[in-house]
Order: sequence, then structure tokens, then C-alpha cells
Amino acid sequence: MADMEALAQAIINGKAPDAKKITEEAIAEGMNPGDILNNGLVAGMNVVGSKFKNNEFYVPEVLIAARAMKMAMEVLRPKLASSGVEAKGKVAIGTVAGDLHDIGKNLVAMMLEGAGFEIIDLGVDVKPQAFVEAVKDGANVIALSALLTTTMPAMKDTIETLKSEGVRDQASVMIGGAPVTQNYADEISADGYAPDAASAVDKAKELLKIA
Ligand code: B1M
Repeated sequence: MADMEALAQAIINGKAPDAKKITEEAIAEGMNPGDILNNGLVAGMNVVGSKFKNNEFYVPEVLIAARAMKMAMEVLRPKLASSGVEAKGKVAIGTVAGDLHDIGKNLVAMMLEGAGFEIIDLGVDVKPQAFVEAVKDGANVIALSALLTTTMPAMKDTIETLKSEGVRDQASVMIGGAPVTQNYADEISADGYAPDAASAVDKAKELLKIA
């Protein structure tokens, strides 16, 4: 039987070919796709998340682990869809209007996907209306990233647009990025703030009341 502990280790160590191979073996053996996701991939990403929080891992290690996760997910995603495994929530993530920084946003997206969330990645320089459309398409978390003090007001604009378009109460809004603070989140009535990618996963779970 394919070894889920070995799969988790392959993610932690960023061994993309191993992660893909073990995932393929597990699928071929008829293992439940949800078990492969939770006991192998997510288990590995959870360790990566806590190592990142504890400064045992830095951005390069997380990116390498996330790449391994991504390769394994490419194999697993169609099986998950056909086996009806429910995503934990649907997160629409983007870097706000006027801002082109995406390294941190991509890390947050990959960690969230690793934790079992469905991700709609809207990219960079995302106008408020695109987030409104994402909520109409079923996103229940809006995740906004900004790296410039000059683009932080676009987070406020996005929240105001969600309100004026009548969809603010259909999704929780979380924000983050180097210049962003909990105080700013409070000031613009965001539902949550996370300082880094691992904490973003905890915050999304907290907002959706997932244990
Ligand atoms: Co720019 N840049 N940049 N830049 N850039 C900064 C942000 C800056 C601090 C550099 C500096 O002056 N010291 C400065 C901002 C100053 C300020 O506003 N206070 C700056 C500037 C000024 C600019 C330009 C205006 C420069 C110019 O053209 N004159 C320009 C703006 C372009 C634009 O966006 N319109 C610009 C351009 C660029 C590049 C294109 C060259 C490139 C971006 C490439 C890319 O992203 N694809 C770039 C880069 C790389 C940086 C630095 C060097 C690194 C940013 C980064 O990727 N960090 C940055 C200086 C620095 O931070 N040391 C700088 C690594 C990343 C993993 O961290 O993004 O913070 P971070 O994400 C973290 C957390 O913040 C958090 O989790 C992540 C992982 O832990 N997080 C979230 C992020 N989003 C989150 C969302 C969440 C929760 C957590 O919930 C939704």
C-alpha cells in the first residue's frame, strides 16, 4: 500500500517527483482520494506551516514544498472532484488594485489549497468588482493581499464595493501583506488579518468555524 507518511515527508522535503509518484500509486491502488489529500498532502503541508511559523523553514523551503504539493494535486484534483470530496471553503484570493506583488499572495494561496480549501486565484491588480463576481460565484472567503502602503486603501475600496453591491454578508474578508496590520483590518472592518501564510490558514478556518 502507498505510504501516506512517506507522501507527507515528500511534501515536507519538497520532493515533487516523489510526491507525484506516491500519489499516483495510491490512486492506482484505489485509495480514497480524500484520505490521500488529508493523510498525505495536507498532513505534510501542516508540518510545513508550523515549521514556517517557528522560523525553522523560510520562504524558499515553503515554495519548494508548495511546488511538490502542486504537482501531487494536479494528479489528485480530478479524482477529488469525481469522488465528491467537499472543499473546506471557497477562497477568492488576489492582490488588490494597483499592486503587482504576488509572491506572498501565491504562498498564501498554496498553503490554503494545501489545507483543503478550494482556491479561485484572481491574480494581481484585482479590481473590487472582480471580488464581487467571485462572491456571486460562491466564494465564502475573500482574501486580499497588499504590499504597498499606497495600495492598502484598495482593500477598503473592495470592502466598500462588496457592501454597495449587496454581497458583503455572503463572504468573510481577510487581509494581509507586509504593511498590513490588525489595526488596519479593524479600521476598514475586515473580518480577519493574518501576518503570514501559515496563520492565514488558521484565520480562514477560524472565519469559517472549521476545527
Ligand atoms: Co516591490 N516594494 N515594488 N517589487 N518589493 C516592496 C514591497 C517594498 C517594501 C521595497 C522597499 O522599498 N523596501 C516597497 C514598498 C514600500 C511601501 O509601500 N511601504 C516596494 C515598492 C516601492 C515597489 C515599487 C513601487 C517600486 C517601483 O517601481 N518604484 C513597484 C510597485 C509595482 C506595483 O505593485 N504596482 C514594486 C515592484 C516590485 C517587483 C515587481 C520588482 C517585485 C514583485 C515581484 C512579484 O511579486 N512577482 C517586488 C518585490 C519582490 C519586492 C520585495 C523586495 C519583496 C516582496 C516579497 O515578495 N516578499 C519587497 C521588499 C520586502 O518585502 N523586503 C518590495 C516575500 C513574500 C513571501 O512576503 O509578500 O510580505 P510578503 O507575503 C507574506 C506576508 O506579508 C503574508 O504572507 C506572506 C508569506 O508569509 N501575506 C498575507 C501576504 N499576503 C497575505 C494575505 C493574507 C494573509 C497574509 O490574507 C489574505
